[in-house]
Amino acid sequence: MLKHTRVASEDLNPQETNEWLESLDEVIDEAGPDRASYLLQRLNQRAAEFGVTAPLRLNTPYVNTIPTHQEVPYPGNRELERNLKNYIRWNALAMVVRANKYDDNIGGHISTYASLATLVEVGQNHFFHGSYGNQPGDLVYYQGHSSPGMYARAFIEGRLTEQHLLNFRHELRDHPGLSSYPHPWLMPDFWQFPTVSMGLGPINSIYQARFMRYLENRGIIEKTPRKIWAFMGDGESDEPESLGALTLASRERLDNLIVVVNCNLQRLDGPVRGNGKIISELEGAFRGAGWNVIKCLWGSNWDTLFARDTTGLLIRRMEECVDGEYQNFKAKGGKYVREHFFGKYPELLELVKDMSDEELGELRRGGHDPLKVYNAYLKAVNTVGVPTVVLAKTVKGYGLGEGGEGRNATHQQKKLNAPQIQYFHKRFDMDIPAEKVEKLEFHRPAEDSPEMKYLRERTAAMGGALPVRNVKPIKHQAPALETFHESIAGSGGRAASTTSAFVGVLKSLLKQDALKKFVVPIIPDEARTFGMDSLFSQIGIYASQGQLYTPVDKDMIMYYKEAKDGQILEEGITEAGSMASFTAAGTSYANYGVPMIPFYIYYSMFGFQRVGDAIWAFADSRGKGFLVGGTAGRTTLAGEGLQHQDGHTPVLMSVVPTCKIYDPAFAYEIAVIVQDGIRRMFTELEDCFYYLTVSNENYAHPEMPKTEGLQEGILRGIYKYRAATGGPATINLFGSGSIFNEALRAQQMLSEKWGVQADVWSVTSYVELRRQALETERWNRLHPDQPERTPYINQVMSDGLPVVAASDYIKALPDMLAPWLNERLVSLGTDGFGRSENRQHLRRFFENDAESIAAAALVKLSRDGKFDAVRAREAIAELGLDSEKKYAAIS
Ligand SMILES: Cc1ncc(C[n+]2csc(CCOP(=O)(O)OP(=O)(O)O)c2C)c(N)n1
Ligand SMILES: [Mg+2]
Repeated sequence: MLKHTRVASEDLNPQETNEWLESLDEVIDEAGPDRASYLLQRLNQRAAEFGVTAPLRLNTPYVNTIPTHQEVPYPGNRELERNLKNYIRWNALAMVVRANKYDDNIGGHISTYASLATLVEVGQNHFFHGSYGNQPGDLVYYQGHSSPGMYARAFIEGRLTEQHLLNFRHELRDHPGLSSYPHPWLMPDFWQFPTVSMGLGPINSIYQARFMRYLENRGIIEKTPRKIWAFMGDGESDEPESLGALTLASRERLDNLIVVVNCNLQRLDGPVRGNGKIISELEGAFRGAGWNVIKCLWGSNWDTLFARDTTGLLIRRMEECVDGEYQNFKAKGGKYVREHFFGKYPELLELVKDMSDEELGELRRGGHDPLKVYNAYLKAVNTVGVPTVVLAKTVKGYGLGEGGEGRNATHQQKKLNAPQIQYFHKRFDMDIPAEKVEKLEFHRPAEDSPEMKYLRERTAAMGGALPVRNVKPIKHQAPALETFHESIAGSGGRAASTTSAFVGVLKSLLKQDALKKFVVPIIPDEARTFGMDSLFSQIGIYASQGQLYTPVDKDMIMYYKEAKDGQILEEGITEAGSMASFTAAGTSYANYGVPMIPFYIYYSMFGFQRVGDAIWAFADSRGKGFLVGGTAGRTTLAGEGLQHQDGHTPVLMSVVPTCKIYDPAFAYEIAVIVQDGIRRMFTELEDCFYYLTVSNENYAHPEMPKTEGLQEGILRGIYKYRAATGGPATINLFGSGSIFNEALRAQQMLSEKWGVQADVWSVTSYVELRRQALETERWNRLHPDQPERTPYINQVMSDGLPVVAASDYIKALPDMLAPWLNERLVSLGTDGFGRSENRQHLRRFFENDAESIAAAALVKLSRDGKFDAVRAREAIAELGLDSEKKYAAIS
């Protein structure tokens, strides 16, 4: 067969080829491009029937997607917009240069916004809505390190003062300060989305667009023409998160999403693709993923050259050049362009023979031409049924000349000398007084100037200015604890896991009339693992198209139900995507004015360890909700071994300031924590979120004890569960999660075999206890003449007795309390790599089983002189422990 295969590009019959091409031309002439496209599709089908493989081409020629004859004229006042843009350019540059002049190395970026200004300004003036009537406006993800441009505009608008700009990157010394990058945590009335960790903005914007549809399809928000705009750097596109979720956007037909890639061909160190073309690469990726791609490559002053280039040689030359060369064309000026771009072919030199070198240097890229950008955006907002990406070609450091235009080091340029600043001023012909330029002073036109009037008019037409974060205090009434009466009653002796206990709490919430519709369960292909599959048929899985098939298990009660108004977000195997959904849901109180309550339940090991940065950004976003780490614990998850057994996430999560971390042992603890979490986040409107570990070990859950102060103890992190019964205690045992039962077993063993009495405490949160103690200690440090305050842990543990603390996590977790328990504390935990084994063997290996706890207690008492050392040594042997066993942490 192979011998019949020919090279497809070989033209064996040019005359026949011509006839085909002419008939196509005729169709386009007579019936238009849509008809031609239809015919090509049919031809493709027919070819496929005969086994002809049509060559897959994901790239279109390296020119603008929108031909000039399809362009509409620019609707705005170009001159006034240009002046305004100049003021913004100037203020952005002055802000960074000033900050670095007075505070060496304080940082900031000039060249990114210089490349982005037109792309943002056309959007601000004509596309980005501050509101839609009484509905919130478009959501815009700005490139994080272009923040000086957004500050500069807000200054012109009068939303920020000169003092703000002077305090760029001076957040602590002076007030009001401006944060380096978009951080809702630091500027909660201004920034909506923390985007500066590359890749998070793009993936979050995709899931945000999907979440907007979810809210619409569930009837929670009104349908509006709202768009999500996401700016992304071309260098940023290398992050797996940036492009990793593209097919979700096309599959979900997210025509509410427009991504604008600022293709300035450079990243931090140098060219993004020196030897290739990033724009073509991205075109292929986006088109392959089913997106509508609009290339905006060349400015209007190229149009006449294209029109005169009848042979297509100009386009060919453009396609030949790699990005490294394009960078040179901008960095080295018009003479260089003539020699090295046009000079390659005599016909091209001829084409530009009437143009001066200066004119060649001024040949603009599409992303710097408002008309081209306007048309690209217009086509994008009018696109139906698919998401759009605008690939805009720009110049990094545009207008900086020798100060950084197209230079490799431009990303970090933050200090310009006087001539470089003068050049910038002159280059854009800025209407800013020379003495202001000399003194690096900010400029805002008079309120009655035509520019300001125009700006006010445009802002009003767009329904307000952006970026803005406008949070209305919409509250939920927290459910009464009684709502969770089933969890509080315990399991009636039946063995159950904390995972199923959590699912019980979730189900109780889903029965609560006032709250049920706001609950958003998010699961990455693990519902069956967590016993949540009964929710499928109960509340449905969200599917924007409904269910186009009869599910294979339709005849079962718990069938796989997909529905347009389904409530569960079943994300498939993407922890990054699920976090993005959690972020959209957990911030919907701010972005949509509807406080959704997300519960994202996942395999705990694939939580912080995998998506820690997204969790950090969630906290920055002031996100609310519950992260639930399932199958948690290094020894509680049997069998799975090294990669799956999580023995550290509570420690990792503890670095996130707004995250409350709990490791509950019983159903009633979970109920108390979730109930109070809803109260704090959605009634008291605290900007925090929760992390709960739940596990899959089955044991009986007791009814909630009626002890006074129990709920407070659970929430603050510790309470006494079972006091010593055989006499006064001489030692305390701390247990958490599944290991709590080991502590109870140790209590009994110690009493029965060695007559040692112990109190047993459930520690629900070492992290909360530590945070409270640190705060108290700080107060004491700063108030030496006031009576010392006692940290909660010391108030509770006032007996002065030793403590053996065991959990299913690394010893660093209980060690968080070491400064307050000092030498009283002995920590047991699971340092080291997990193993594929059953719980019993795992706990013996890591030394957190009841026997190890009991032995540790006896040895501690003996070291303290309260128990005979020889008896302690004998006890180790009696308990079946091996004193010479290799340490798990290093094996
Ligand atoms: C995850 C992450 N890695 C690295 C950085 C540091 N960083 C900030 S901007 C930048 C280069 C960005 O290049 P590009 O995306 O092309 O944006 P441009 O400034 O060229 O518009 C880098 C490496 C970061 N902010 N986030
Ligand atoms: Mg770039």
